[in-house]
Amino acid sequence: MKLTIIGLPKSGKTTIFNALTMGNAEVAAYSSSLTTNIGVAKVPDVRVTDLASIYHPKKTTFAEVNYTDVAGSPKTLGTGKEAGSELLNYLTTADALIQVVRVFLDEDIPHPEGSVEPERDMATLDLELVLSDMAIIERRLKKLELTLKRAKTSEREGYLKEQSLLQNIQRKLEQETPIREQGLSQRELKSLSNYQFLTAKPMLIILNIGENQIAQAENMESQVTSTHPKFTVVAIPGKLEMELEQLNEDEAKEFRESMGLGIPALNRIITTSYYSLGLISFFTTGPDEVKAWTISKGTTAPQAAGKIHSDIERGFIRAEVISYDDLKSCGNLAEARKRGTLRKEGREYIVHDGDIINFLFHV
Ligand SMILES: Nc1nc2c(ncn2[C@@H]2O[C@H](COP(=O)(O)OP(=O)(O)OP(=O)(O)O)[C@@H](O)[C@H]2O)c(=O)[nH]1
Ligand SMILES: [Mg+2]
Repeated sequence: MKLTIIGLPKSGKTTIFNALTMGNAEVAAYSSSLTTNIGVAKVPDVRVTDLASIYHPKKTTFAEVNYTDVAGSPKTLGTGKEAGSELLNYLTTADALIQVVRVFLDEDIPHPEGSVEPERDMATLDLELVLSDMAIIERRLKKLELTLKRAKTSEREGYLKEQSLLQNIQRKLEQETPIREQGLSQRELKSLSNYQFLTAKPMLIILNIGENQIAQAENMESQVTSTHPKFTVVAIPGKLEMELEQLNEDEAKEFRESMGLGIPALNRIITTSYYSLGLISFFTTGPDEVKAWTISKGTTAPQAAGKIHSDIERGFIRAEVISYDDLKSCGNLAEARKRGTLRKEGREYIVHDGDIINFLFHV
C-alpha cells in the first residue's frame, strides 16, 4: 500500500512523515524542503505477534505501508512545470492521499496565507487537485477527438461513451466539484481507474493540531467529517507525536497518559487508512515464517494465493482456512481439526480479515 502525503507549505508534512515512519527527515520553519522522503511503516497487528508466539518462526513479517512525503508545492500541479510533474507522479501512483492541514497555532512558523484557517486550506488544496484532473481530461479529450476520426465503426461506440463520460466529469470539475463528490457509479469509477484522477482517490485528512488543542481533537474531527463526509479525518499533534517516537516505549507510554493522548498516531493512521481503502489482512504460518498479507475486501481465495506466488494461484486446488479467533479459542491446529473449525474452501471462497490460510496447489 502506497500513501502520499500532500499539503500546503509548512503544514507539518515532514513532521507527520517522521511520526509515521519513525524517521529523522529534516523539518524546518523557513527554508523550503527540496527532498522527497520515502519511508516504510509496519502495520501494527497483535494477531501477528500472537501467531509468532504460537509458531516460533524463524521470521515474522508484518504488513507494510509505504509513505512518501513529496517536496514541492501543490500549486505547481496543474501547471505542467517540471517541479509539478514529479509531484504529480507521486500523487497519481498513490493508493490514497494523506492531506496534512495546519491547525496548530505558532507565531514562529509563518503560514503561507498569513493566517491559520483549515477550511480555506482544504479548499485551496482541493482546487489544485481539481485543476490537475481537468488538465488530464483536456489532454485525453483532444486525443479522443483524433482517434474518433479514424476509428472503425465497431470501435466508435466505446470511444463515444468514454468521451461523453469525460465531458460530464469535466463540466462538474469546472464547477469545482471533485470527482469523489460527483455521484458516479462504481462501474463508471472503475472505467476511470486508468486515469488515476487525484480527486477520485481516497483522502485521509490529518488535522495537525498543537499540544494545547488535544482536548478539542474529537470535536474538530467530527466537525470536519460533517462538512466533508467523503474524507476520513484524524486530528493528531504532529510535533508531539514525532517527539514521542524518539522516547523509549515505557517513557512514551507514561507521557501519553499524562497528556491525555490515545493510541500512537502511527497506529491510528495506519488502521484508519487500511479501513478507508477497504483493505484487510490474511496470514500464513509455519516454522519458517509467520506473515501478514494485504488484500482488498472481496478478494477470492485463488486471488489471495496469487499475492504469494502466481504459481499458487494458477495451480490452486483448495485452501485450508481457520480464522484467527477460532485458532485462539482452540489453542492449536490439531484441536481445531478435532472441533471442525479448520475449513476446506474452494475457488469461490471470499477471504476474510484475520483468516489463517494454507493453500494446496499443484505445479
Ligand atoms: N508548534 C508546532 N509546530 C509544528 C507542528 N508541526 C510542525 N511544526 C513546525 O512547523 C515547521 C514546518 O514543519 P514541517 O514538518 O517541515 O512542514 P512541511 O509541511 O514538511 O514543510 P515544507 O516541506 O517545507 O512545505 C517546523 O518548524 C515544525 O517544527 C505542530 O504540531 N506544532
Ligand atoms: Mg517537508
